Amino acid sequence: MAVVYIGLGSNLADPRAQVEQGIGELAALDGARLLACSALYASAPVGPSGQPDYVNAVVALESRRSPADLLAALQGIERRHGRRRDGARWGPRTLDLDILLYGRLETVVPGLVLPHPQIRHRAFVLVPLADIAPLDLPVPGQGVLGELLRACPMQGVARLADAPATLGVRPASPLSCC
Ligand code: PH2
Ligand code: MG
Ligand code: MG
Repeated sequence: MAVVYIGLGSNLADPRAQVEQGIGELAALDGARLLACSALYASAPVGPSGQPDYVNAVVALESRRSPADLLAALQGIERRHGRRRDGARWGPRTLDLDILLYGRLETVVPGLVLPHPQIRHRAFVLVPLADIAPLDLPVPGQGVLGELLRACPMQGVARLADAPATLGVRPASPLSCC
């Protein structure tokens, strides 16, 4: 059993609905339990310019699935959201589900590097992650969440005005969500 943090992002086809539905589908995954979810954030695109702004969020799951098995399940959800993989790197997408952290695991399996190598460069990950994880959360190989957050430019990340605040419960305690 591991606490896994997953980043959600969308900038196509009603991004907010994509992310909200994605959270619901993560909550319904076999072999996983939703522990917490962040507020929803609007963020300027990192990558090719000229694409729409994103909606981003992060959730914590307790997972009994292996990293590879969880990745396959996430890719199934992405496909059901019409995700295409033939576009530009970091280009627009209907729904992107990234395993950010799988406990303290550092590993490389086909299609997956853990922790996600870009965490420290992405305010759209660090800000929502800090809604639901302690600031002393270790990000193996990168540092501690609070330090990464202080060092990262904010990249136009702003909580959606009408989004519910996170319930703010740390993954150690059970909670309801969203
Ligand atoms: N995802 C990307 C590339 N750029 N920019 C923002 N703001 N949010 C994202 O989720 C995002 C991105 C590739 O996964
Ligand atoms: Mg991504
Ligand atoms: Mg991805």
